[in-house]
Amino acid sequence: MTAPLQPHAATSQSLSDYVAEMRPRIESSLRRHLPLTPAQFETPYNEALEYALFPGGKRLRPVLTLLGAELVGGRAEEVLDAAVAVEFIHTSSLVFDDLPCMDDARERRGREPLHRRYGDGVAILVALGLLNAAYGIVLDAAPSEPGRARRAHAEIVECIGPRGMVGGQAIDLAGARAAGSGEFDATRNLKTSALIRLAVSLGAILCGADARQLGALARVAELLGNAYQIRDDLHDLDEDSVTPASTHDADHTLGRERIGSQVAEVKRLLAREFDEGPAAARLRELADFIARHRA
Ligand code: GRG
Repeated sequence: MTAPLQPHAATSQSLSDYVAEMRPRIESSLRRHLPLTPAQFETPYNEALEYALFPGGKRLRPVLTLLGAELVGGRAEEVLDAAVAVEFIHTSSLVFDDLPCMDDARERRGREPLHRRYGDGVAILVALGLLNAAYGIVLDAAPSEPGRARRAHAEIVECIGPRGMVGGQAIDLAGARAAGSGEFDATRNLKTSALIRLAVSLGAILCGADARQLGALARVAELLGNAYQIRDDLHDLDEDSVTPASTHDADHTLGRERIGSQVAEVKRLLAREFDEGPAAARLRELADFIARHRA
């Protein structure tokens, strides 16, 4: 089951309040943009679409889109539609990833994956419908600033493409693990970090971020993706009863140190490249949240 996006109250009240305020707006925007087939088409597609999106998960990525906008001086309301596009892409990737030809998942968010309930064909159509809708939404996302919409569109193409989610999934499918260089192997979590980058960048692009800010956000996203991945690995380690206790403890200590250094760099970058304000503070809290939780 997915945990609600609620950081520890003692340290993270402002993010938790923010999420509580924004989540209903995100939910109603998702509903407004649902790519439904006409009612007279008597197919299971619309029901399957509903199943894919609701009740949904933590909605972490749309929150990142709103924060990306605010970080560069924009307003969350301006990018609610783009946040929907990001959640559509995320949902589409989960539906694809769960298919028998991919990860062949048995469970998603505590229940059977979409394709197990509605069949592979309907699942593929739902995933394509969501992806298609996402491109359309972003084209219309900044009517008075067509240049921004074009850049946002290009960012989606880059994120989903061969150097992003599709490339990351291809690595997974091949069972290949490119050799890690330095502290962390960035190709290992390409499919995760590409979408985190898209989420945070899209809001910023649509609110006029400059190239330097976008470069900093791309690095923030990469670090958040790394922290997420290491956290995931630690969780797997905890569930692995074969690893001897001494190795488990040493690996755990190393993993925690690595998470700490990714999160510390996120915070340093935010402080150096952006004005201090509520959005930067919430992104810091979100970094701590990602480091603590697993899907
Ligand atoms: C064409 C969009 C597209 C993708 C094709 C299938 C594929 C390539 C990529 C798979 C990407 C994937 C499933 C990455 C894993 C991402 C991940 C960490 C999911 C869990 O995220 P949470 O915990 O999920 O935020 P919730 O349930 O909260 O939404």
